[in-house]
Amino acid sequence: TVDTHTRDVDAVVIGAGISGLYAVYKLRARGMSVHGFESAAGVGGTWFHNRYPGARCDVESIDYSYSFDEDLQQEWTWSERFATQEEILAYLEHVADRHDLRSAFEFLTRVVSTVYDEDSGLWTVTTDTGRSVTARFCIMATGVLSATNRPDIPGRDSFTGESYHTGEWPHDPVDFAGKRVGVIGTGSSGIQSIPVIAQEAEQVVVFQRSPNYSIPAGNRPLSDDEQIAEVKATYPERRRLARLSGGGTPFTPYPKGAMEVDEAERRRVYDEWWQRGGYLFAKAFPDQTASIEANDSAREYVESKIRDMVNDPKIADQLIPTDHPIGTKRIVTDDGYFEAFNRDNVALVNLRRTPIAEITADGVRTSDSHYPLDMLIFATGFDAMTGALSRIDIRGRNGRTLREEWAAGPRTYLGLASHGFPNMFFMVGAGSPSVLANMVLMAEQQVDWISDCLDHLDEHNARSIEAGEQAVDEWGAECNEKAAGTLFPSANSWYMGANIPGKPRVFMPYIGGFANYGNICAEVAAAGYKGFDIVGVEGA
Ligand code: NA7
Repeated sequence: TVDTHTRDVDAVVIGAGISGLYAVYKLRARGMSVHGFESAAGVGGTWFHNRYPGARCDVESIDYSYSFDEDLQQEWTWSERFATQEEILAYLEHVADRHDLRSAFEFLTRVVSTVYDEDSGLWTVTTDTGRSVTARFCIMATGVLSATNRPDIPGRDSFTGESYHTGEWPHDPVDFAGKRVGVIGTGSSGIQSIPVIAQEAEQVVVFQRSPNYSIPAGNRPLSDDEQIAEVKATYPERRRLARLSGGGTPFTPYPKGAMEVDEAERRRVYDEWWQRGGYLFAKAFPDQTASIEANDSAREYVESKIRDMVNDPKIADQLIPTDHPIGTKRIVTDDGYFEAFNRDNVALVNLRRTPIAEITADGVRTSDSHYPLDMLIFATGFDAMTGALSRIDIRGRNGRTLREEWAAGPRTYLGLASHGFPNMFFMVGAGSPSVLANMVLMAEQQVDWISDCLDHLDEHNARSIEAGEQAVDEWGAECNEKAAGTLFPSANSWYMGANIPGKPRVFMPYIGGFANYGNICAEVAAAGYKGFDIVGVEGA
């Protein structure tokens, strides 16, 4: 039989976020024994950690939710169009309880290594608490925006006031009243939190290195019973459209390119998507992040909106990005960000003009000034997509580490597996649409695929599955080619690894679209898992 060696469990799942929770549910449903590890004290992943004020998802709540459980979908009612972190976390806790998923997990336990033994065909997973568990399969649900980045600014640790990273926000309430608060970073986390903090704090000093495009969410309560009933009644259709889309939400871009219509029509379309709110604006026209002309028209539209929102034209100038085409970094979905700069207690420090020289015990010193602060917030983002994996010592066949294998950038087949790492699956990461798609449907699609794959292995009494080297090379080339057809590689984004010094510059997600990706995965499965090496019990 396959089971020639004793193992503790059939599968280890690392991470209790959206993908890890569903992986546990699905693998258990196949009758597998599963052990989960989670470094946090509870479930939720991203939504456990990112508790900073103003934290919300930029995908609409009714779409950013599981589709696998129809009863859950019908019973759960979201209170706002864009849910707060608190509500999403409550939802994930509810899902975990509903399906008894917490019982699989060992919390407050960080995995430090996973080592493959070729003879036994087992992974040994070791934790910082000294635990060791052997398993046939390893599901790496470690998150793509989970390894926080605290940049190595001189004097970083010398600040004696309160200091926080948005991605590791404390559970106890943070009191801003009467305080001078510095925020370093103007990505999504900075942009969402600054207007909320400004309402309470005495003063907010925003340290901006690169301005970002941001579009008001147009958030509103979902309190209309009729509307809620309609969403619930039409959920299957909504999900169907989402699965046919490029980004996993039920929206389709305008049927023509931006320059194929006249100025008035172009404006009408931009108005429509502006009203819809948030990052989706990047998809108003299908060629908006592929053609610089189309992009320029979108950029000009948004620039004039920013100028309308900011009273001081000199401040507005500095808040408008000049270093990347709009949409090639994720457009932030905000609530009152630009207007916050009209307040007397919000100051903008342009680090392009006056860079940070050092962090001091009581503030931040730039090249021309010292800003005294009571609190310093790092909204400085993440070692995205690969950071959580590279922080684990992952050793595959012949002792080769994943760090070595991915030294020049992630090397995957379909984002799901890597050559030399049998029976290890990566969730929602590099080489998949991942962060460019609705993460919840993304996680479901991949977990369902993995589950079918395990059925296939069982049917063939196979011992292991591993991405073939050629398939990895070809998939990498396909991912690069897709990215090269867009404007994305021209931005210094975290998609490109550009925010982490020394990280290889590679466009990490697959940008061919969520629906296309699903089709490719399905075709690979239908062709007997083409490109994968499946090894039989006899080691064939
Ligand atoms: P982001 O989007 O990576 O933003 C991080 C911000 O921090 C960004 O403005 C950076 O400026 C800034 N940063 C990073 N390092 C430094 C240093 N050394 N000095 C000054 N400023 C710095 O992270 P978020 O948490 O906001 O959002 C991540 C994703 O979560 C987001 O895209 C959504 O999909 C959800 P830079 O642009 O590098 O010049």
